[in-house]
Amino acid sequence: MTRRALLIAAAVIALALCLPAVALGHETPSPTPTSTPTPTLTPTVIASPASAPSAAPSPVVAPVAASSPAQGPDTPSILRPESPGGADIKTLTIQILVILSGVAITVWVILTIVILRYRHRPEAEVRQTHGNLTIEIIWTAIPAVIIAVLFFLTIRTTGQLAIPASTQVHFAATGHRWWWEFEFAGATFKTANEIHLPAEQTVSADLLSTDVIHSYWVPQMGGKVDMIPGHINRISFTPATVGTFLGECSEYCGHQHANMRFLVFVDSSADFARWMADEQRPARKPTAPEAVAGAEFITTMACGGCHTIRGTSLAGEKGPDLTHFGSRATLGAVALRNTPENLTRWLEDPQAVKPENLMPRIQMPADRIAQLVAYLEELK
Ligand code: HEC
Ligand SMILES: [Cu+2]
Repeated sequence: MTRRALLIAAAVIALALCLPAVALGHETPSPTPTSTPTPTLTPTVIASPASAPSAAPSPVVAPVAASSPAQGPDTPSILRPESPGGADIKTLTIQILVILSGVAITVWVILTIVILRYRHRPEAEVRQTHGNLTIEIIWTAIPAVIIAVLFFLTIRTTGQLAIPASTQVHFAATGHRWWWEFEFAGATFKTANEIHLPAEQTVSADLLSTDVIHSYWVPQMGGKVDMIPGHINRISFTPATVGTFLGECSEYCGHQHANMRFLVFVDSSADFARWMADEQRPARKPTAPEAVAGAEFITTMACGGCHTIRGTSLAGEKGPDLTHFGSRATLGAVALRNTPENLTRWLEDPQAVKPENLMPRIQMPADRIAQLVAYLEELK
């Protein structure tokens, strides 16, 4: 009798906990990006090369994220979504957390009661029951209902994240060990490790890989999707606000997996159009004498076997496109800020900065490296 009462009480508690979680779904902000009340994110240290001088002079190789002292908006979190899809995922996360916490608490409470009440006493043997149909039905039904609710919530969120039939911007992202390549539909350029997207426009992306399985994830823009060699996966999202967001590989892909990150700059449409136009242009001609010498020297080195600089003889495909390298905020897939000191460090020995990455160490005299740095930083 008491046991049945306990079970019924447990069922009521579990179901009561499910209800507010389901109701949460209706509080999801409407999927119009403009209505997202989140304040505009201020791009942080990693986002703007201009703010680099504020860093202490010593940490030449300090990893980008580690060198930003405060937990700024560059720390990606699914709890601070910046797209309607990201908000749907946050809602689902909280719903599941509430339901499963309810289950855990209910189990612990019942367990405690049972332990105290039916603990071993030498004098009496507990009454043995067997084959109580009511109890068996109840304890089969409760988990079934809970799982059905979780299933319903998950399917609903998956539906909300479905890729729309037509999107305004489309790009392809390719995972490489250990960097990212981006190519926009209708454009003729490739770029690496940093992309710009327009706010409030629905974006879709084809996700590919050239080597192992990587996974594309910009936590604030929505879900993560695997990048699989020989297979195209797709993802779609609508960036809500202007800002800078960190993306990362979320499928272990080797030694430098943690240094396989990228930046998404969400711009106004005008800024985005300007960026696209800039990227389309071939590389700028060097002006400073040091840079002119660097442009000359780079053609005599192995760089062109792996890197493309459009408008020059360099047309390699194994490494990031460097046509507009100077306009990037970071280098080495967000391993370092893009500053002349860090670039020098990279060119002196990329293996020291990012061990086992696919750019070999190339011995060069210091004055030649300085010329390369002058040239590459001019490639805005
Ligand atoms: C064997 C191929 C190869 C050669 C040769 C090579 N690189 Fe690289 N380079 C790469 C790869 C691969 C990466 C990406 C490494 C990573 O982030 O994991 C890279 C990254 C870079 C980057 C950083 C780009 C970014 O946006 O993150 C620069 C700059 C660069 N290389 C310049 C050079 C220069 C200059 C030379 C010639 C002196 C050169 N590379 C020679 C393969 C090569
Ligand atoms: Cu990866």
